[in-house]
Amino acid sequence: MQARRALITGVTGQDGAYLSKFLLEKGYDVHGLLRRSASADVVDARLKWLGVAGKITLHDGNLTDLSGLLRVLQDVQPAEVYNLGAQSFVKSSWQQPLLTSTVTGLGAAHMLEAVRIACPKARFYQASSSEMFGLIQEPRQSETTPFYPRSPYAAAKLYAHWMTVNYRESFGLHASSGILFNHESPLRGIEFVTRKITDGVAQIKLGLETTLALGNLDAKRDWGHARDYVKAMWLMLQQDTPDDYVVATGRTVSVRDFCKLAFNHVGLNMEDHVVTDPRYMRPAEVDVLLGNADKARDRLGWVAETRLEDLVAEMIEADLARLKRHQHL
Ligand code: NAP
Ligand code: G4F
Repeated sequence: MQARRALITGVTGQDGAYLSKFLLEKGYDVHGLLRRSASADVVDARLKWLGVAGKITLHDGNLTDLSGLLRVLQDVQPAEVYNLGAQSFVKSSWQQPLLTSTVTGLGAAHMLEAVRIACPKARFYQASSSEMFGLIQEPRQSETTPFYPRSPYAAAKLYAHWMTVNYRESFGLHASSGILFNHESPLRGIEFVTRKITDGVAQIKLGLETTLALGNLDAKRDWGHARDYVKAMWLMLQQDTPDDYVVATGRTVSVRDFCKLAFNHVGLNMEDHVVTDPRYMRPAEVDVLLGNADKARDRLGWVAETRLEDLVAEMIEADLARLKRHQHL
């Protein structure tokens, strides 16, 4: 029997790598869209880390180039399409608002249009974000909570989200949107706060650094593990009816408390090392996010499996090992 075929945009990112591994383990023929880079040897670092680099087929393409996307979808004819590609760093979106709109917002519209033209029977997943809730309108955010985006990134994601709903309702595409709350892993980009903290703590523990400079320590997030969250993406596309789902742990923790967990894990005190630096503050902050994933639990049978304490431990141990390898310690 022929393997089911999936195409992932953003395949070189954190979620793309975990989703590739998940789908390969399910027997899928996995294809990915690869944004060209000047150093071809480092683009698949995450895929290598998970041991899946040679097992997927990569296609050159960019979310800003509809003609290229059309060609890839026409050639691959996937049964499932996961649109994970984005300019995903909220802070950068104030420096690059138009790029963020083009890639994160319009890029999703390009993908929807390419699917509609080239493979309309394919099931489509859009990587929506809890950032769309922004200035929260309810203490626990669910699929029915009104949105209030607080950054160019969040506004672009909201456009992509509504385009996904619109293509489902207008053209009958099997298009689902996963409103995912923050999810992390040892493969998280180092600019995001969790990985910045676990890498910083590992550096301090190994005597390579003495301080860790952060921004708003009072911001609260609902942090889960990327490995758990890619399973929810897949489950959405296995449903007969496409829909939108919040994916979250239901627990919110401040950056300060995440820090405490991380420093405690290696037997250090955060007060001795953490300094705040206005450079890491944002023009508008999302103070707190807390997801209500009851719908995902009831309809998909999905629940977050990894405790925050275990996520922190896994990330620090991976950073310690990485640094020891690089420093030959
Ligand atoms: P990530 O690690 O930043 O990965 C982003 C991916 O998008 C990378 O593969 C990147 O390619 C690719 N990309 C960037 N610009 C592109 C372009 N113009 N054309 C094609 N590909 C492009 O993000 P992630 O954490 O895996 O998140 C995956 C998706 O979920 C993103 O859409 C993100 O916004 C969304 N999301 C993430 C979270 C979270 O907490 N992680 C929560 C909610 C939603 P390069 O490797 O070439 O840079
Ligand atoms: O780790 P962050 O940069 O993630 P943020 O902004 O919540 O966005 C991430 O999650 C979204 C889902 O809600 C995704 F859609 C998005 O693509 C991305 O994956 O910042 C988290 C919080 C913020 O409140 C920020 O102000 O941490 C605070 N923070 C404090 N000090 C810091 C720092 N953030 C970063 N990146 N660096 C700091 O030094």
